[in-house]
Amino acid sequence: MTQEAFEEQRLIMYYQPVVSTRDGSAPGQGIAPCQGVIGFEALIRMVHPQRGILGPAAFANALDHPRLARRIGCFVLDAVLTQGEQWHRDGFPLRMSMNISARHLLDPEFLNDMRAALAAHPDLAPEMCEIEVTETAPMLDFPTAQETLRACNNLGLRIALDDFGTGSASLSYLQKLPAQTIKVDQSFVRDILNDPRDFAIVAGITTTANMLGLEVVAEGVETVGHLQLLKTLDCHAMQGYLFSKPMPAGEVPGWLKSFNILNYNNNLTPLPEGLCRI
Ligand code: G
Ligand code: MN
Repeated sequence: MTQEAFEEQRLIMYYQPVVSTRDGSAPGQGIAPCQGVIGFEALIRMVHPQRGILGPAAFANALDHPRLARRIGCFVLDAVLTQGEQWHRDGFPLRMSMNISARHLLDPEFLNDMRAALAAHPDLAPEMCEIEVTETAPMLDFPTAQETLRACNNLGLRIALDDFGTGSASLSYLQKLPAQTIKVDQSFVRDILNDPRDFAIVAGITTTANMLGLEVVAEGVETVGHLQLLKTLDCHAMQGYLFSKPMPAGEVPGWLKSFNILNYNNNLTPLPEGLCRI
């Protein structure tokens, strides 16, 4: 099914914004470009003739298939860098984040694929690109993953540890792998308003990230209450339905025009009773 979709060009990229809630009031912390938008995470979707737009859960095994993983990975690199380069030319200095499958990251050709994709898009600086990796690749082959990620950093690319906290070795990978961003998995963020354990876990990850000088992005931010509580934890980069669901590239310029983080920051409600603050 996936190979057919790939060959028929029915694999497409959706884009979900990552925003910064810093309002520029603190010294030295200017407002992020594009009125608080840091960039976009590219998310793959399949256009299915009967079932409509499908998320990667419907074809996850194909993304890790020995014959397809690299081909789809190269398609994603080129599609996202083409789009990012276009937005930069249009005057939107957005960071482009892309998910890299474990199989592609560990493929001996991955670095060549990455170099070729960057060279084909000279108007997009590597520093504006971020690759998101989960624990799967380092779990399968730690030395190769570590060496490849170091080489990516040397190319100028940012590295994000995705779904952080869900694996069994998150902290050890944080210690040993190069990374500039931690993406706190949405399973921890979802219930921070009601579950003190989730609140404590997100507080711990955020404190650790801030002490290490890493950017921390909370995923799955769905309400202003989440936004407000995350800000008290000193977590300022967020992604989730509160701001936007993933959208087709064509909708991004219009969304950027209408988005202003101040509408969220100025619209805060009292925090629920009994929540501990740090
Ligand atoms: O694996 P990763 O963390 O990159 O997954 C991102 C997925 O989560 C996307 O497919 C996206 O549709 C979904 N998603 C993004 N924001 C939210 C949110 O606020 N709530 C929920 N339930 N899902 C989200
Ligand atoms: Mn991701």
